[in-house]
Amino acid sequence: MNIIEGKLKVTSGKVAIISGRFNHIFTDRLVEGAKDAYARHGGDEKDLDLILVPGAFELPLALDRALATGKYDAVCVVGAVIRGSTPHFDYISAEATKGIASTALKYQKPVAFGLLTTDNIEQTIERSGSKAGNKGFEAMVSLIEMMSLYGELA
Ligand code: INI
Repeated sequence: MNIIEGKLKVTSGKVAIISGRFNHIFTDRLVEGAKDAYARHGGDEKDLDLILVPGAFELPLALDRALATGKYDAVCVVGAVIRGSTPHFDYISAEATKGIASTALKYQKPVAFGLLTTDNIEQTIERSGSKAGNKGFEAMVSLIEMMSLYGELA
């Protein structure tokens, strides 16, 4: 049997991280994690751009715009939506998630999902660089694997 899978080594191409600024004390840590993963897997910082948007709701819009330019080969999307006492969380997280997934399929480019959707601050701390790791780092590792896989399937 032939197994086709991506390698954990950055392949050539331009990569963007798109991050929401909302809850920036956490999203800054996710961006740092994503940058760290990119560098540790052989990426060159000159091929990496950071695009900032106000919040998670704007992530799909910026993703669509960035991929429409044709400038990027892959995009790592990060953000943090934290549940409050109103249904706002559900609307924002659902729209962001659907929008990111449908935009990725529209452009047929690797897109990684590093959007935290958490119930409280504690869960957010855990996922942005402590007990449960750094979901920005993990998203970038997945992106690197998918970029390599796209090369294999070209
Ligand atoms: N944006 C987030 O990224 N995280 C949140 O937790 C959040 N909450 O809770 O409101 C949030 N709201 C802002 C939203 O994403 C848009 O930026 C805003 O509505 C303007 O369009």
